[in-house]
Amino acid sequence: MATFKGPGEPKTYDGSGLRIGIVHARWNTVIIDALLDGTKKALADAGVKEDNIVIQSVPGSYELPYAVKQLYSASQVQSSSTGIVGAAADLLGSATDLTQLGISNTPKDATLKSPFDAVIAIGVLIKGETMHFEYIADAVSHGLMRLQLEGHVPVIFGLLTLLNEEQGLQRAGIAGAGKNEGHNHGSDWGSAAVELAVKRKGWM
Ligand code: DLZ
Repeated sequence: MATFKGPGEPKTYDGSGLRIGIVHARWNTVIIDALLDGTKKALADAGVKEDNIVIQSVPGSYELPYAVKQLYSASQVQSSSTGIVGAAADLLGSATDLTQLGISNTPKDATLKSPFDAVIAIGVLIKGETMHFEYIADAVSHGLMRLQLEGHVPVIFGLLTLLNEEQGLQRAGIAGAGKNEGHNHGSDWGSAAVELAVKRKGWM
């Protein structure tokens, strides 16, 4: 049955050749963890290989644009000894071996600006008693939009801006006594990442 909300009739896209970056905040961890699970499940369902997904965390949502930018710039940084792969790993600040992701030192073409075909940014902002929420929500939304328009790689907007915790539980699909009520929006973000990443290849 057709519904008003949601992305409409689901289509399947083949994600088997895609490399996806996920950056998530840790504030409101219970909700974040469920959203992350939903995102990863949608990626797996679309055929994205686990080895081709890099996941990084940051403390709070305010840090999301910076971390996404680091993923973006990884392949553009010139590193004397280690090349793009080493530079990307350095910027990611982890022991991630990007060669295992099939990310080579030589981009396929000059338009390749990122080692990822799409990046998903996930955060959960819950409104408090001050203006903090409004400032962070506004800054992060604009920051992520700017990055995708300037970076030519889709950034999926996985930032929930909530009035209370219950709204978050519902949107992560873990509300109610059985912790299974609501709809996990992470699932939509994973699917959106695959669709945009596949279409991007056609648009380049
Ligand atoms: C400080 C703060 C507050 C009050 N609330 C949230 C929130 O609901 N969700 C979230 O992701 N982050 C929150 N933060 C942390 C900020 O995003 C950020 O990590 C700090 O201000 C440090 O830059």
